Amino acid sequence: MRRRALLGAVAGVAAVALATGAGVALSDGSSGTSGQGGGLGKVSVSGGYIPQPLLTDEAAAYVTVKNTGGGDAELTAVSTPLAAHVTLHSTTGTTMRQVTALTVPAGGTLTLGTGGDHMMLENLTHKPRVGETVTLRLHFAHATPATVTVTVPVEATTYRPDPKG
Ligand SMILES: [Cu+2]
Repeated sequence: MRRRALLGAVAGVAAVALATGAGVALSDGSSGTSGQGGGLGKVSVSGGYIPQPLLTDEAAAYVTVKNTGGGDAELTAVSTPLAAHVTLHSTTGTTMRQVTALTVPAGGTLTLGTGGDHMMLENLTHKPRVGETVTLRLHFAHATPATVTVTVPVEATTYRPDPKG
């Protein structure tokens, strides 16, 4: 009994560390927790960046979210010290609309990028400059970890990531 309680406590600590640590380290898939079966997504975040905004009060932010789990995950909310609030936008053709969540399909990838789905950081606390780094805290539903924190660079306004990724 005592040993089981101790193991439970250790697992709890590990889960907290996972939730607050950078998700990037999980992308090789070697350090995942076991036993999270079934319909849960398992997410990792990489390749984030923020093109330097020309306006002072809002900026788009992009990341790539990989889901190696057995169920769809949903990106539901984002917070950052750089902005009062963050909205999620989906783009179809030339029309963008605000959505409550973006789906990361099981076994698939959600790639945010210019002209596509994106996060919009609104009411910026200051105008970010190239070379600066920004912390983004991504909240997921139906996924483990439920929260992933990444630090992303501010790039030139016209920056595009290498398509080979
Ligand atoms: Cu938008």
